[in-house]
Amino acid sequence: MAFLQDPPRLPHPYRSDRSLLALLDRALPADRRAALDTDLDAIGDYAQMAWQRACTTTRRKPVLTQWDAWGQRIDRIELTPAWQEGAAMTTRHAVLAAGHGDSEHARLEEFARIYLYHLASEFYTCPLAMTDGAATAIKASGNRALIERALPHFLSRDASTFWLSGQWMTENTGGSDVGSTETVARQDASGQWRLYGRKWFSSAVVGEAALALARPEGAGTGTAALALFYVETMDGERRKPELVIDRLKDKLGTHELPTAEIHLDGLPAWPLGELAHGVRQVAPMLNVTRTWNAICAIASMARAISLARDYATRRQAFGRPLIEQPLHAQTLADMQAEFEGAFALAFEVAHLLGRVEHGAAAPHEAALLRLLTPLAKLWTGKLAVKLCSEALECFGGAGYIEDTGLPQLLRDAQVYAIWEGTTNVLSLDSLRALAGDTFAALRTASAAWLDGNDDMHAASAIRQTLDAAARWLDQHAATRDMLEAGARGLAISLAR
Ligand code: MFK
Ligand code: FAD
Repeated sequence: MAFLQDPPRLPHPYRSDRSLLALLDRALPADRRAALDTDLDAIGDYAQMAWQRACTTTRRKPVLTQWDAWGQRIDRIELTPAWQEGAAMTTRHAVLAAGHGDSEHARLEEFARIYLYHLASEFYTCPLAMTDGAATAIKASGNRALIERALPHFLSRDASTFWLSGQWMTENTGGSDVGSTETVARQDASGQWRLYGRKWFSSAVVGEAALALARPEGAGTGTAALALFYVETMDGERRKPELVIDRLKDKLGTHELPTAEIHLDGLPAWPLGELAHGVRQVAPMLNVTRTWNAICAIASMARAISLARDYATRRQAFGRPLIEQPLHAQTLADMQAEFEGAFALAFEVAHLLGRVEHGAAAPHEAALLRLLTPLAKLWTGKLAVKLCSEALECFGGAGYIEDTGLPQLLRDAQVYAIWEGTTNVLSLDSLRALAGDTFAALRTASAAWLDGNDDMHAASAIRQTLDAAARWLDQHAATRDMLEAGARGLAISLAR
């Protein structure tokens, strides 16, 4: 028999992840740590099964059928198996409910689940992120009627009552420049608000609800005149006729995720709060979904490195396993080091979010969270592409072959930098987060931590970066164009 190469095997994503185990052991009280173990173990088992399944079955995409045989408009979407299992997995393991629990650790416990579930979910985590974001924004709005209406569904632990929410922001006019939104909100004779317009990317089109930006009729132009609305998409088993799915997008990656172009033709809608400042009202959602993005980006890196490391023990070249070739081992070690930095940053944001939400954070930590959220999103988004590309090269030609399951890692990784705000948009957002004297306050707050740091070399490097950033911000404070032109460089050096 001719030589046959052993394929890579996926080690248990939870039990073999030293970074995650060490973080949870360090950050959680013993009783909470123990309670979390069963869910994480089960999600890890599911992830291992899903990888096997993906390697042994033909990959499918969702299919949209717009009309039935008798000419009726139906807009039915058939989903892939992982998507059909999504509601049961989410509710059984309390993925969203955990994040809204009554503890400063709730978000960390939620994001540990998401980190393990993401790849197996085939981007079912995308609408989950938006559902989590919608729950957070509705809570922040203080709108009692909507809190009572939507949150029991969004945070349900029962698949039969669980609802997904979309986030309808992007239009043809712009996804970054949301202030150019063309969708209009009009009140009918009964006083009911209804939305009219076109949303250009809708990734949770199979969901039961959404938060949508629209311009109330007669309101002015620009961002401040937009309002934020809650909509429901279903009438019992049928999609509401005022929501029309025009088509599913043909995408580079995230193939299992049905991303649609839609029309709203009078869809009933309810404002979350005042009929203006909709972007301000949707910001809690954006900051949560950006945290999801960072965690899912590091999940992609972890998967790519884990498979590459395993393969290096199975593949021989020049008389020994790749792992014993010093340069290949060094390549894997460099990838691991970059991953661990990104892992620490993303989970710091997750933990900080929980502490801030539960009033357990130090005074400066809310400002730190506001800054680290865009930094973590933009940094991990870029790094995921770099590390997934490097990991594919670790398999040689096999990394380029579709039915190894490996190319998908790279294709999917490209999305992290684009949606939820591109790298440039988030660099500009980090300037927003640093406005006024926030940066000076954060530097002062970090001084004690840096003084007490055992790693003198790291502390000194961080101090130099902060000093350089402060000088740069001072120099360019008065010249907005210069400030914006350098915003990406500043954001990346701060993230590093
Ligand atoms: C599997 C992984 C999970 C991830 C799932 C992802 C699913 C993908 C779905 C999507 O992609 S949904 C669409 C996401 N779209 C975006 O992220 C929009 C990107 N564009 C921006 O973020 C722009 O920066 C923004 C629209 C906010 C800029 O518009 P403007 O017109 O320059 O806004 P402006 O006037 O600066 O801000 C309006 C208000 O919002 C201000 O507050 P005030 O009204 O009090 O002055 C801002 O301070 C506030 N704001 C903006 N961004 C904020 C924020 N507040 C807190 N946090 C933020 N991040
Ligand atoms: P543009 O805003 O036109 O940006 C083009 C380029 O210009 C980018 O490189 C950007 O960085 C740069 N740019 C823009 N403004 C500036 C500036 N001021 N300074 C410097 N550079 C700038 N949206 C939703 O609302 N809901 C969804 O469910 C959803 N799902 C998506 C699913 C997928 C798979 C994808 C790919 C996108 C999805 N989006 C969704 C849309 C996504 O949020 C937008 O594509 C994204 O925000 C970018 O907007 P845009 O495509 O209009 O690009």
